[in-house]
Amino acid sequence: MTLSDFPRYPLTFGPSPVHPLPRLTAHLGGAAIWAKREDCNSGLAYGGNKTRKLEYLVPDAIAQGADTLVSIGGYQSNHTRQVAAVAARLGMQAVLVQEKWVDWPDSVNDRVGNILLSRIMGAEVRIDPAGFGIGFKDSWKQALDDVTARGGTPYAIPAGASDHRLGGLGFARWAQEVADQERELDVFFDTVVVCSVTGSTHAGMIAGFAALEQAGGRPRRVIGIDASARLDETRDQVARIARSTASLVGLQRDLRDDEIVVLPGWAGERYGIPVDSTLHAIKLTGQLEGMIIDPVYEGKSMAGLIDLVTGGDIPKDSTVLYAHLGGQPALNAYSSLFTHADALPL
Ligand code: 5PA
Repeated sequence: MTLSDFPRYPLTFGPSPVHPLPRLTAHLGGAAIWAKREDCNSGLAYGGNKTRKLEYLVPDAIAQGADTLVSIGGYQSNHTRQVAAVAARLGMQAVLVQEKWVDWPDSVNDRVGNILLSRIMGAEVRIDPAGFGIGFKDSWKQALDDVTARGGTPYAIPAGASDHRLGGLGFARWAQEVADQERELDVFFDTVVVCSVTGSTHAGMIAGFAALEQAGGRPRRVIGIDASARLDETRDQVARIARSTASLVGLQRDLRDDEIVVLPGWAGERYGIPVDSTLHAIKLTGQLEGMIIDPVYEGKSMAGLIDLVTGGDIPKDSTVLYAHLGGQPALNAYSSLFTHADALPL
């Protein structure tokens, strides 16, 4: 079996843009840094990494005769917002369990940003007081049962579309897309930096790049930056999904443990709570490149990239691809962090 054996329902514009970040590169004084932009990969509610994953779940949902997509996330989940958009696009319903994953004091946390967008798109939003956790939750099972009880046909999409047989395929395909873009741009990204929480973005990349290498491609490092603050759980999930996706895309060997790299150090103490390095990364990227990143995910992976480049763990002669996975709508729920202009000494 290979990736092309799996049906894909296009939800993205096509290949997402890849471009250099010259001012950030010069400022850090090390490796050349580029970005691949999943934050503008689709016209569906601002897109993001889940839109790509859902391209492979949608044909399965349609084949099963589903009429309602049921999923789960935090109040400011980007994933559930993308599920709401995809349901609208398909003419389906969406039921979204939105848990209190982050104890964040912003008074409009459950009203602005992602959750607002999901409501605009007609999703049934179920606020639930439960805390952060990427596993299967009773509230989600209840939502599935409720859809069945009212005569609907639910399709279950776990948190982040990750712990699902097809969850890693979208980013296995991303790896192929990178290789195509490298040929067009005459560049080779020896290092990829990606944020990891529910794991299938990173896992799909690992599987996809390993399959490319098997087909004769050059090896490269895929560095996951943990933003869950629950490293072991995330690393286990990445490893499990990477291995299952690798077998789906025809990798004929076991993935080695050293191919599954999830680094701690930038998540802070808790999921969803930015720390100094997150805020610095957000401001630096905004002020040098006009590229907006969020305080929950991308701000943390960019903080990791900054330290790995300036500290020399990623060597000076490297060319790094930063996977921008989206997530900006959540910034609206973090307005208290940005109440005045704060020009960095650049
Ligand atoms: C998310 C996830 P994975 O969950 O695939 O590891 O991706 C991490 C990630 N960047 C990185 C952004 C912008 C993300 O939204 N978000 C979740 C959500 O509910 O939105 C699944 C947690």
